[in-house]
Parts: sequence; structure tokens; C-alpha cells
Amino acid sequence: MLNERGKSQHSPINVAVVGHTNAGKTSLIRTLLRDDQFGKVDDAAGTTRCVEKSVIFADEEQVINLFDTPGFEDSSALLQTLDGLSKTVQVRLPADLLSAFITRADDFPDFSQETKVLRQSLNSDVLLYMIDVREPLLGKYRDEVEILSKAGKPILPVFNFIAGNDEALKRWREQMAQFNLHSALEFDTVAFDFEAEKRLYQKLQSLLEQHYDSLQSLIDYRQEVWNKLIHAAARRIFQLLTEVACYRREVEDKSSISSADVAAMQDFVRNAEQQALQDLLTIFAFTQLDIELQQLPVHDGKWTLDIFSPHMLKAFGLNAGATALTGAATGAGIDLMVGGMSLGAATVLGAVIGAGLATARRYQQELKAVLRGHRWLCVDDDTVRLLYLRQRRLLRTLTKRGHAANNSLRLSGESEHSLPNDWNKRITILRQNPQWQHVSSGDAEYQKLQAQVVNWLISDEKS
Ligand SMILES: Nc1nc2c(ncn2[C@@H]2O[C@H](COP(=O)(O)OP(=O)(O)OP(=O)(O)O)[C@@H](O)[C@H]2O)c(=O)[nH]1
Ligand SMILES: [Mg+2]
Repeated sequence: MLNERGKSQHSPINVAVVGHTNAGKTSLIRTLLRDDQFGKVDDAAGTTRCVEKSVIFADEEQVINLFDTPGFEDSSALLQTLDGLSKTVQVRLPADLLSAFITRADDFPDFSQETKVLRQSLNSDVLLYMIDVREPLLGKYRDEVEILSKAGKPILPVFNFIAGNDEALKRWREQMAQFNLHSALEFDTVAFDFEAEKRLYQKLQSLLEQHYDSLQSLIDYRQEVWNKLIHAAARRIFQLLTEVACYRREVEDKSSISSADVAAMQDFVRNAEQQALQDLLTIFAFTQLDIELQQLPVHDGKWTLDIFSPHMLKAFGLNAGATALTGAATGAGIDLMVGGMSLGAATVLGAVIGAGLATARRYQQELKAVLRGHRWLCVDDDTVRLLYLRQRRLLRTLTKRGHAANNSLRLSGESEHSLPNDWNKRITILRQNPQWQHVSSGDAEYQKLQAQVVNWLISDEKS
């Protein structure tokens, strides 16, 4: 079927998320929708009381209707009731028995929740059967599978709470195989990343061949969106580095810098980092619950460890240098131009004149300050490095690459603290262009540098 824009259109796939109460059904749907407002999630049993529909789109195409359902509570009693019913009504197929039960729902008020699940199961194309693998393999779960099998729909077991529960997971896999359910998905909110999501859609592809193409367009679409998110996040990190590396504060040229000047610089850096953190959390729609699950050192939307704390240097494997305690350095603009030395005003002027008009223009502000007998306060190298390392770790966590369960995915041989090879060279270019702090520059050199830094961060993500 074609829609008015000439794109092929398929009817959406109806997917019911079913299972024992508290297995994490609503949580799975929230993760798939990237919507922490969907439904109600709670530690208590019987949280979801009604069937609730949501939709997964690929661009504008409605690919999946996802149905959250109440959890099974007493499946053994339900199975007995169904067995009893099968003796009184004539049915051709097991699904007809479920239909007969639903028609007589008023006679079974104790199973009002289960009736909703069964009705939705009959109306769906596939059932995602959520399992909390920490639960012992009790008869009630066998009964649940037996009841659900009567709907005659493909069932995909989804193992939840798998982190650190390898043995239990193995037992559950064996158990499901007894029911001929050999294909299953491993899910854990804590370690759920794009790859896990892709595997879910791929499993659905193999169960529902007639929907193969629309599921493929969903996978492709989600991949594209994911790549865009990672790029946007990497560009945001580059913006932070630019703001901080290009920071300049004019100070009097006396032997010690005033604590007020240092404090102003530190506040600037804290604010800049704070805003970047907020933006990155927003880009990946990270919620407070995600922050807790991922054990991000963030409280009330702020880093728990201050960027200027001496512990930061240690945490990221850097040695505390002389300037480490304040994060301040002076004179960088001019000094970098003339080879990193602190020079007097006359020498600086000589150097600038020698270097030509373009250079003089670029360093206009610094030159004026030097002539006034002032210096420039900048952010020191260690602080810029720390910012990069902390943001890189954040990006990995946001893309679920930083979690312990996924450590094996880390770049082999790469230390979490190591900086890219040509780090110093690139950051020097940033420092030499203080004008980039205020304008988001269309400058070719700026674009080139941005592409380079984004590439550092992205290639980490892809590897
Ligand atoms: N650590 C961890 N907690 C989870 C995960 N999935 C769900 N939870 C927690 O488990 C509890 C139950 O989750 P729900 O999504 O409400 O479970 P449900 O199956 O929808 O429950 P009912 O609606 O009552 O049937 C909540 O406290 C969730 O935060 C997971 O993968 N890891
Ligand atoms: Mg629920």
C-alpha cells in the first residue's frame, strides 16, 4: 500500500508486552519509547491496571503499536479455570478457549486483570514475555507460558534484571527452550543500549517475516537518529572545550593574581561545564532514574565532584602540577604566539610587528592589555584536559558504553585517561583563537578542528 507521499505503508505490528507482575514490562516500554512519563512504574506488584497503547514510529510511519498490560498474578488458578471451562465448551483451537473465557469474563471477577491480558494477546501479532530472571523457576511461570501459548501467537521471552545474574539467566533460557521458545532477548534497563534495541527488532523480523521491511526501516531510522544524537553530543563537548580553552580575563600585571579573578574564572568554567552536562542529558533524554541506574556522579543535575577539586586530577590519572589548585594560567594568548615565554611589552610588540598585520589583529585585545601593563588570565591545561576526559566518560555512559556490564566493549589497550595523540597541537589552535569563544564560527579552521574533536569522540563510540 502507498501513502500520498508515495511511500509504502504497512499496517502497524501489534506487540503486547505481557508477563508476571513487576517483571519490568512498563519499564521496557519506557525505554523503547524514550519516554519516562509513559505509564506508572513501581516496586509494588499490580502497578499497571489497564492495557495502554503507545506507538513506535519510523519518521512518520507508524511501525509498532505497543501494548502495556497488567501483570499475571495467579496464573495457576487461571490455568485450572481454563481447564475446567474446556470441559464445558466445545472449542476447535486453544485460542477459541481463551475467547470463550473472555466472553464469560463476568463469571470470573477474580481474573479481571488476566482477562485484559488475554484479550490483548489474542489481538496482537506477537507477545513479548517479560521475565525477571532473579525469580526462582516456579510452576506459576510454566502456567503463564502455557496460558499465553494458547493465543497461538509467536512469543519472544525477554529476560530482565540480567546484570550479574548469569546463572539464573542460563536456567531460564533452558526452561524456555522446554516450551520451544529458543529465541529470546536479554534486556536490562541498566545496560540497555542501541545494540540491544536493534536486536529486539531483528528478533521480531525473524518471527514476523511479513513485517520484515517495515521493521528494517525502523532499525535504519533509529540508527540514523542515534548517530545524529551522538554527533550532536560530540559537537556540544567541542563547544565546551572552545569556551573554556578560549577564556580570557584581563588582570593587572602584578606578581600574584587576585583570588577574586581566579574565582571568576572558576565560576565561568563550572557554569560552562554545568550547561554542557545539562545539554548532554537532554540530548539523550536521560532521566533522574537513568542517572541513578548508571551511577553517574551527578546530584541535582550537577557533578558531585567539583572540576577544581584536587581529587579530580587523581580520578582522571593526571599529576597535580603547580597550577592545579586554581586551574589558572596567565598570559597564554600572547605567550603562545611568541613561543610560550612570558615577555615584556616591548618584546611582545616587536614580535607582533614581525609576525605581520593579521597576527596583530588576532591578538588585538591581548596587545592592548599588554600595553596597559595588564596580563591575561586563562584556564590551565590540566583543567581543559579534565573537562575533556570527564565529558568523554559522560558520553560513554549516556550511550551505555561506560557501564560495568559493558566494559568488554571498551577500546582494547586504551586507557580511560588517555588523550588523543595530537591533543596538545589541537588545543593550542583553540587557545590561539580566543575570538571563537563568542561566535559559533563558520571559520574553516574552526570547522576543521570541530570535525577532528568530534571524530575523536565518535570513533570511540563506534569502536
Ligand atoms: N535495576 C533494574 N530495575 C528495573 C529494571 N526494569 C524494571 N526495574 C524496576 O522494577 C520495578 C517494576 O517495574 P515495572 O516496569 O513497574 O514492572 P511491571 O512489569 O510493569 O509491573 P506491573 O505493572 O505491576 O505488572 C520498578 O521499580 C522498576 O524501576 C531493570 O532492568 N533493572
Ligand atoms: Mg506495569
